[in-house]
Amino acid sequence: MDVRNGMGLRPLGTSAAEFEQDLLSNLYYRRGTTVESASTQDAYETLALTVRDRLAERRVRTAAAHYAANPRWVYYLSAEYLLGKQLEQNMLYSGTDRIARIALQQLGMDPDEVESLDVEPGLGNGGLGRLAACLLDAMATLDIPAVGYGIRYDLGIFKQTFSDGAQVEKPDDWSYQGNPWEFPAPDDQQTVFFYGHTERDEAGKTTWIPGEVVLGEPSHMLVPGHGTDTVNIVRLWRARGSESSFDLSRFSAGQYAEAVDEAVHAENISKVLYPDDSTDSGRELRLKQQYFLVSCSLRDIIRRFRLRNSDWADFPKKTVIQLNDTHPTLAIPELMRLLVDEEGLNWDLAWALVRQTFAYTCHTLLPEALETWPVPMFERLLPRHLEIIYTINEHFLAEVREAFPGDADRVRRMSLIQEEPERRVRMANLAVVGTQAVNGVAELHSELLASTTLRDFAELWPDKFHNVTNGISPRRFIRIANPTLSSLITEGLGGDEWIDDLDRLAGLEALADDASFQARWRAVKQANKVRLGLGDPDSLTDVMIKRFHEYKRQQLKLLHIITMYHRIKANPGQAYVPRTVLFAGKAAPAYHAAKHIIRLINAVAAVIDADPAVSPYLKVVFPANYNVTLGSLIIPAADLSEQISMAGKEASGTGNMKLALNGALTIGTLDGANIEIRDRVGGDNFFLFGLDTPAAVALKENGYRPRDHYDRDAELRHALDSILDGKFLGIGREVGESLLNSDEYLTLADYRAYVDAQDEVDVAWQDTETWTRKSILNTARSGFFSADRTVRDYAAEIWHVNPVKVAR
Ligand code: NTF
Repeated sequence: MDVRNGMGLRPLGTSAAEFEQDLLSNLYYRRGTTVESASTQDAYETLALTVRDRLAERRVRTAAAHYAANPRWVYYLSAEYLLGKQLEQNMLYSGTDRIARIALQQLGMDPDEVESLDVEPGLGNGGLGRLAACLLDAMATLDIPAVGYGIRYDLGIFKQTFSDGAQVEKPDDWSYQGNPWEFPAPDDQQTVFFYGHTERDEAGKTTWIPGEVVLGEPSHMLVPGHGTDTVNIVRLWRARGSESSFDLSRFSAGQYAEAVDEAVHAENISKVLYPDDSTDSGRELRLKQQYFLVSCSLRDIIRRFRLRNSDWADFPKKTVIQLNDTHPTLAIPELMRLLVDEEGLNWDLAWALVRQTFAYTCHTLLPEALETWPVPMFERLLPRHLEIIYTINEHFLAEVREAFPGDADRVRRMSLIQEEPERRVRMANLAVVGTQAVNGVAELHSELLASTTLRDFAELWPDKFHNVTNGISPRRFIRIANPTLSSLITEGLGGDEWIDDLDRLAGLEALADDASFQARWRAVKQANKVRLGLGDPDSLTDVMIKRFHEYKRQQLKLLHIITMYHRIKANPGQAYVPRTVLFAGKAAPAYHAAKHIIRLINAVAAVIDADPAVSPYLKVVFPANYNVTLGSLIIPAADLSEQISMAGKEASGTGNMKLALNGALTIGTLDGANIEIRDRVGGDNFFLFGLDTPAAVALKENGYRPRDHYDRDAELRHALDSILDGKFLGIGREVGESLLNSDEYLTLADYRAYVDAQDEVDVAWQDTETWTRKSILNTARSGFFSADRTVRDYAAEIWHVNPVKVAR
């Protein structure tokens, strides 16, 4: 039954004519205007609201079903979400994509123009934030009761532009025009404390007397499931000064800036997303953001628990809190504080409940990416939490000493507090100690976590460690991003059930050798290249799209490009396989080495472009501002996927999955999820090269000398010399020198194997039928990488939750 009906409301229309009526009504009552005088922005917001209304109705039913079931909930805590544009997705999920376009046309509006105003909320940096969005999508699709919690940053990830080829960062005021997808929820506002001191009474009860009080204002966006009525939410917190933070007397005295000082200070907490996903920014404000997220979210989780439950012993039965990396780890001491200080539970019971409630996903292997905070800063900002961490540590280290008597070194390594060279709180250690499950994000990564980064912990608690290989939303990354390929697949498989059951793609294997299917497959790829509009659509489209980091080795790709350039210059008469090499990605603003690589890529692109002997065969393009929207245009157009990180460094990668799913062949190292991709698509359909993890480790241990490779390999020498000699507009000497003198990520050691593998790519490309077959097989065998499978793994192994169906 349509609840609106039950409530005496008119049911929402399902035909284009009814949708048109609803558009007119929203235009009139919500925007206060008419078709004759509506701006495109009016039209866009009205369309968004009209689509949103359909999902809101499902949301009401979902909330009712969940409330009645009182299930175990998944609460996903993440400092980042890269949700991507909402309009197209929400039209698809609400089944209004076709009728909405017809209705707009009927009203004399251009659907493409209206839809183009939809803005991507860039509330994340890269893979970690997009993974969070894919998991939310899959949880809703699988009817798992879940809430995502995050921060509503005013400014998302910076907008990247280039000036003289160098990255320039511009603020991303993503909701400047408002955000029609968001529901404010002022009733659920929370109060957050910072600074101050603690006091203990005779009974031993501790009270935190804060030095600053900030308000957390929630709003949420809808997270609809596909092919189901479930609509979950992602709740985002925004910081506000309290009422008393506005100083009226100062304002009256004309001190306007001082009057709002305190409020501005408070609001800074949710002002900006830190554009660095790999190193500790070292800023107190970031720690403040993390506590702000955790404090607001936990109070909200407890509020929700209390709606149906009263016994704390039931809390872990009804609640699992997944920590997306260490950023929300303060939730562990915060829940202890709430249970012990505010609820009066004894320490041991509280600790047992806390440990059963949390689970932790680690997303890195880079030691510098494991967050730590200086003790003095931590103590100033969160005095009570530091005391709690000390007590947790005391109990924990006693356990370690008992398990490993006399092993003082182990105790030192495992302590929640690092002592040397300065005292710091180790968040990853806290996350492992305070949770019931820890997982890595690909098989190799989970193995390396247990054998290297978190080895001591895996030795103490082997059963705590799991692997859950990442996955991607098939809705977002093939159905929406690649509608023409999706139609072809649906036709080939005789139905579209594959979208929510991605293993069914295996049915395409039967078509891999079918000449007419192959021809259509190629035509789709061709059309996607035309749609992208960068480079010759007949050329091999070779893409490297990801954040810039030396471990990912964009510089290795660049050395290959320079080598191709030299080969063509040396033998201009020969026939070469034409390539369009496409880079996209951002570098952290303070990561100078990565920014030098960006600048050099743009310089090399310009030199090649200006050289008529080379440009017919080789083109380098670098569209600015890589984000979910741009990725969704590039991925369907790719022939070759570059996944060339130094083995043992990339935790998983998810772009690798998106590209394989869309029929790109991978050239890659045995790193992260590349290994699992290759296992599934088959070694014949994957260009493998380079050192594996043990070989890379051994090379570094035995004293790696990049110069040896330079001395031995003439092509490599030529490539590096041309950089060092300033042949590319004088840009890139820092890159060349760093490669020759230190080369932390073994670029030169893998150069020859990489260039040879690229030669194999050229040979394979010239056999069109065989290449197409490999492309089809990549898609057919990528079903495993659906985020639906990832969420099923989490549900079965870590969360122990069941779906709740929402009745119609
Ligand atoms: C990233 N981690 C990893 O670098 C990627 O390999 C992985 O695919 C994604 O997480 C998602 O799991 C981070 O961004 C961080 F912050 F942990 F460094």
